[in-house]
Amino acid sequence: MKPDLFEAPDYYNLDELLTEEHKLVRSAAREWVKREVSPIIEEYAQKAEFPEQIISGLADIGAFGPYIPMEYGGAGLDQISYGLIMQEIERGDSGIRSTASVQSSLVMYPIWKYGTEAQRQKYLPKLASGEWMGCFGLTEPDHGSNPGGMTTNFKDKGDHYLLNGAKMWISNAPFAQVAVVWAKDESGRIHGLLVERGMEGFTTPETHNKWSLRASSTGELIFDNVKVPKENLLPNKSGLGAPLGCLDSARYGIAWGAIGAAMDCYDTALRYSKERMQFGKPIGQFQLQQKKLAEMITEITKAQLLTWRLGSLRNDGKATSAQISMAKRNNVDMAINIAREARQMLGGMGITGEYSIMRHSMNLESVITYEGTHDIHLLITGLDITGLNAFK
Ligand code: TGC
Ligand code: FAD
Repeated sequence: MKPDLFEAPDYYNLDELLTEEHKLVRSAAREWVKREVSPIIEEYAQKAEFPEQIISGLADIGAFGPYIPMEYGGAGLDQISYGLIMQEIERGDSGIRSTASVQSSLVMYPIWKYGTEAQRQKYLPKLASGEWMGCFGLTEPDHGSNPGGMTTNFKDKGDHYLLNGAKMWISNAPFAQVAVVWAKDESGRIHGLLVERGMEGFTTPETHNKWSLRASSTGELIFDNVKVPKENLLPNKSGLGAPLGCLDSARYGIAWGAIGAAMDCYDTALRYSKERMQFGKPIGQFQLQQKKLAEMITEITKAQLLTWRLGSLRNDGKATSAQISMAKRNNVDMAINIAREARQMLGGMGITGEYSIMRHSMNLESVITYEGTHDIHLLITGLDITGLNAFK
């Protein structure tokens, strides 16, 4: 792969909206990605393997629990710093950002928000340092967009719960030490349970043959009469709103992350357009290529503004779930379109692993599907503006 020469576009001087702390956090993440991710990521994506050696580095840049209070090992940062870290990591690779998103927003967040103090003390410091990795089991083979229909269930057996069912498409499952599992009790109410590797009847087979997110490890969670201790239930929130509340935080991180992938594609195509000569000119001198680049930077700038504003609203506790859906949908769509255009600008070189664009393009096919598909987020916006529910 080519050396990482990335320079971040900032067409509307958005850095002026950031604090010194935001810039320091971003700079640490950017330098780490250049040093530790860019040199190895193509090889790991090609061999479809998660590079486990980067886990401690992710912890060092604050990627595990950026906004979790420091008393639990988190970085205690605000929502914009959290977003900037996700942007920089996904600039390197969406699969690595996935690992960080799951650990922070889908594992640490529910333990912090819905767990007991004993659960926070037991799990959060280990997850923040990367000593333990976690995963989040919501999706099932027959219930993806409609998680409320889940059939995974647990029964009260007096001194423990007995868990049965299966989850599918679970990021980090093959190596996670703890899974946050969403399951129904005997009355059909959804609860979160903390299921640890090693519990009898709990297995995590890996999902193979993905063409997307190849440097992220995906698997199933199978529960065959697993005895879960009663103290492993998250007591402070139940119902479908509990897992969906975690998704708000993760979808917000994805909105920032997608900007990172788009910026990397744009920056690569811009540089290539000035170097690649055809018909005696750099291809960047042709109007058709300039159109592509001009449209890319326009879309990136719009997404940056949208997302910065969303971060400010989240810092003030004012962002709605529907606003988060709009940003996730818009930014991932923006990034996937930019990846496709940028790939074309590199001609044949664009399909090789010499450049990052094709990998981003393939990764974004997962990002546009997980955490709510492109169409589901459109319907969430539709519901929000009309008051009419397309899901019922
Ligand atoms: P609905 O009846 O609308 O809602 C049920 C309850 O949930 C509440 N709620 C929310 N609460 C917090 N945050 C949100 N975003 C919420 N959205 C809804 C709602 O108020 C209600 O509460 P209550 O108290 O009245 O019961 O639910 P529905 O069954 O009609 O479904 C709505 C729908 C389709 C929007 C929702 O289920 C949905 O978002 N589906 C998409 C599923 C999804 O996003 N799955 C993601 C799985 S995890 C994943 O992909 C991780 S990838 C990680 C990585 O690698 O980065
Ligand atoms: P389906 O729900 O079957 O949807 C198929 C199509 O139908 C989609 O285009 C969808 O938009 C459309 N559709 C569905 N309902 C409607 C409707 N009402 N109106 C209009 N169109 C509709 N899940 C987890 O729980 N944890 C994870 O860590 C996790 N990681 C993932 C990692 C990867 C790489 C991938 C690919 C997925 C991951 N997922 C995870 C699962 C992901 O959240 C689901 O794939 C996603 O929610 C969609 O569910 P589905 O694949 O079952 O598609």
